[in-house]
Amino acid sequence: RAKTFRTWLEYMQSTERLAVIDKRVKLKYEVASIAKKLDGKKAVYFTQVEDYSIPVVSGICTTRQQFAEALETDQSGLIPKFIQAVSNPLPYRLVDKKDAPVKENVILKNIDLMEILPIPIHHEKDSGHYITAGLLIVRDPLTRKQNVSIHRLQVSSKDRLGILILPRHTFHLYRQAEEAGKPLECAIAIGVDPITLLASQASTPFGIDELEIASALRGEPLEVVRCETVDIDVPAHAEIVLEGKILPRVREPEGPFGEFPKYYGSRSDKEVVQITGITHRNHPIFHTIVPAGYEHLLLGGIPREASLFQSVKQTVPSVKSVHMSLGGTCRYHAIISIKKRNEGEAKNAILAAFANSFDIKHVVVVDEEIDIFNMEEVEWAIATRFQADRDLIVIHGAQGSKLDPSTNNGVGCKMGLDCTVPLDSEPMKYLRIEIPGYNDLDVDEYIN
Ligand code: FMN
Repeated sequence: RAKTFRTWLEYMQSTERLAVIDKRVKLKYEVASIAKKLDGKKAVYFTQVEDYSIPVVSGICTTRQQFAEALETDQSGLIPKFIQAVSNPLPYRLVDKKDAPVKENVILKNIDLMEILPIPIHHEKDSGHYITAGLLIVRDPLTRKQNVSIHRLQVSSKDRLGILILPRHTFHLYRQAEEAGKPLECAIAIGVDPITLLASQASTPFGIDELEIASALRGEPLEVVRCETVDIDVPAHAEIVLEGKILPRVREPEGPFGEFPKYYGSRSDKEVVQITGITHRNHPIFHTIVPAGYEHLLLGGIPREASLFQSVKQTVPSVKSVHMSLGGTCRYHAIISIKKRNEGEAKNAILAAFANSFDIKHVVVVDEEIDIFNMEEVEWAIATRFQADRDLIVIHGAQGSKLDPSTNNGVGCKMGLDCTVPLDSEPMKYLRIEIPGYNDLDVDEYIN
């Protein structure tokens, strides 16, 4: 069902979770508005976007349940399955160009991005049209391993994109190329299946190719094909691929842009991608992710949970589950449940969470019987099991997210809340009230 972008859309349609909009819509704000109204409910397929012949899709997965279905598991299986794939990457398979749908159309001359592609403007103060669902694929020239990630891409001219590259793996490869005075070749794959999209967000050690994680998640090698103008392999079933290079020693204005914390990322001089070619399927479909929508948040959140779980488990083996909550932008708030066996373990879990990612700002640790995906339960634990003078950890002046406006350019404070019950507490004190028979009672049998 989730093997390609199209099979996934068909599956969403067959399960009545695809809204098809035939009414003509505008690229500026209208696509984003409608997609946002349906966020968490339905994926949306716009057949008529201005005068473009290419339809636009947004929100291919906007709930945990939908991501679980894409991975052919249930919600409780999502994180174990992702961890398994990250630990056991599977090589992908290079196919002939004739067997790759993305090669059905090849454009190498007179490239004009806005003429060809319906690229929306999402938020009020955005600097322009942005590609938000492109997998940026680059290659390490030393190992020939590829690296895959998603970056916001501003249409700066007919064939140039402004790009935000935060200091992670792509940044490292770019700076290495730039120091040698060379461009970094890249490809941008738009309209890929939800598994590959999720795999692109894996937090891995440098050198792991996310397309191999995608293959592991699929249980079979992902089919890839070599680009026309760059030495990069891209998913053969992608709807659209832009080929290009990130230019050395070139910076041009990019931003502002509405980002995942629901604030704007600022305008500044940033790296530039020069587009050298476009290939696409017949009748391609353009995918856009509305920033700060559930699709964006969960794409970051689920792989982060997998990585966080592993980090906490090293320190506290009895960790039960972890949750990067939507209200915390799936990046800043971590809720962790543990089966506490030794006093102090909850605080160690807090420290392990901070060590896992600089984005994590607030950590709440609760006992295993609290449902950490139910925020009312979590709040109840904070309300009734936590005393700030005894159970609070505060760390001043640590590195946090630069996109959190309450930090000082990313430097901020971390807070951990230990909401676990003391091991030696008297049994009745924290006994949750219960009505015998409640769980098995079917209330419909009593209502006329
Ligand atoms: N990371 C960036 O550095 N810049 C971006 O503009 C950016 N935009 C993103 C947009 C979406 C919709 C998503 C889901 C993620 C975005 N990210 C962005 C996060 C990276 O894609 C992600 O952290 C990735 O794992 C980084 O991979 P790397 O460490 O292999 O380079």
